[in-house]
Amino acid sequence: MDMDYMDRALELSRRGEGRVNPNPLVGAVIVKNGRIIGEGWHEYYGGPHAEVNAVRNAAEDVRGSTIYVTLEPCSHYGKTPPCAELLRAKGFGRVVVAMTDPNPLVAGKGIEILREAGIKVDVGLLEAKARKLNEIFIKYILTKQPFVIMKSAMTLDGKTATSGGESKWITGKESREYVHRIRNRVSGIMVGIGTLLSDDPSLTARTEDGCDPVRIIVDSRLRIPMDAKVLNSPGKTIIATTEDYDRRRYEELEELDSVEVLIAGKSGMGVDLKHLMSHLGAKGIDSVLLEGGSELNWSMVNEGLVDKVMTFIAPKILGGCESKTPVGGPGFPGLDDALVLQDIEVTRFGVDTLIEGYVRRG
Ligand code: AOF
Ligand code: ZN
Repeated sequence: MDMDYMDRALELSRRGEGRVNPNPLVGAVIVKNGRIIGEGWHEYYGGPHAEVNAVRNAAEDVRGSTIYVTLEPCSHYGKTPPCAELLRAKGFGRVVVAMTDPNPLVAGKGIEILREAGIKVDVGLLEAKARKLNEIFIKYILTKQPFVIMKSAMTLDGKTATSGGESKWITGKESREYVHRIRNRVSGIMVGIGTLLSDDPSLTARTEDGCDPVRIIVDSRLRIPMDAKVLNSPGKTIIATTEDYDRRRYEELEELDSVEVLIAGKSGMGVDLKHLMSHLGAKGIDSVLLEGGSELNWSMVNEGLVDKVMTFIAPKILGGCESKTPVGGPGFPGLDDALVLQDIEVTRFGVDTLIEGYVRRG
C-alpha cells in the first residue's frame, strides 16, 4: 500500500509541470486508517508547498496520520515557513519520503527535525522515479546551470532532412505531440540561426494551457530577420551573439521589449556557450531543450553541456551523403571519445521510436 500512496503523490506532483520551475515538482498524500484523507501538490512557483496544500485539503483531523511526500519536507524559512515544522505541529505519526532534498538549505535537516520530534520517518520509497521526475531540479539547485536535453528527430538512416533540406515532418503526429509536452516542462528552447533561417519555427509549447518557454537563439552575427516568427509571437526571446554582430540589426532588436541580446563571444570565435548557459542559469532558467541544428548540437555536445539525449526515429529511409544528421561538426576522432549514454529508455510513439538516455560523465 505504501507504494501505491507514493505513486499517487508522484502522479499529483506532475500537475505542477511547467509551472513550478526552477522549484521542484512535489506531491503529498495524507492517509489515515487506510484511507486517503488529503492530497496536495506544489501548484506554481512561489506558491504553498505540497505538504501545506495537502494539510489544507484534509477532510479530517490529520493527527496521528501518515503523509507520503515525494521530496523531503523543507526545514528553511523561504517563501513559506518550514514544512517539517508544520508536520510536527500537526501531530503526524509517520512521514514517508521518496528522496532527500538536494537543496543545501535542506539536505537532511527536514528529516532530522521530524525524527527528533519522535516521528517515524521512512526515506527512499520509489526514489528512482522521484529523482527522474526532478532531474531538472536536482542539477539546477546544485550547479545553477540549466539541465540541457538535446532532442532530435531522424530517419532510420540517421537523417534529419532530405538532400533538398526539407525537414517537416520526419516523425509522426504522436511524436510531435510528445515534444510539445516536453517543451511545456522546460524553461527554455534553444536553436541555432541555421535552423531558424531554414524552418522559421515559432518555438512555443502549444499544449493546452501550456506555459511557453523562453526562446534562445544562437546567432553569432545577428542574421535573424525582423519578420522571424520568434520575434512576432508572444513570449520572450534571448539572442546570443558575438562581437561580430550586425550593428543595425542590434539596434532594431533593442527596440523590442520581448527580446534580450546577449553578447557572449569574441570575434571569429562563435558564441561562448558556457557563458550563455551560466547567463541562463543566473536568470532562473533551470532547463533548456536543445532542438538543433547539427552544428549547434555538435558544439553543445563537444563542450560537455548536454545532460540528456532524446532521439525520435521514424521508420523511413532518406539517403543522401550530404543530408543532415542530428550532430555535425568535425566529430570525435576515436570511438573512445564518443559521448556515451546510460539509463536508456525506449518508448514507441505511433510508428516512431524514442530512445532517451543520460550523458555519462567521466
Ligand atoms: C517547493 N515546493 O512543495 C517543496 C519544496 O523558494 P521556496 O521558499 O518555496 O523554497 C523552495 C525550496 O523548498 C526548494 O528548493 C526545495 O528545497 C524545498 N521544497 N519546494 O517549491 C514544495 N516541498
Ligand atoms: Zn516546504
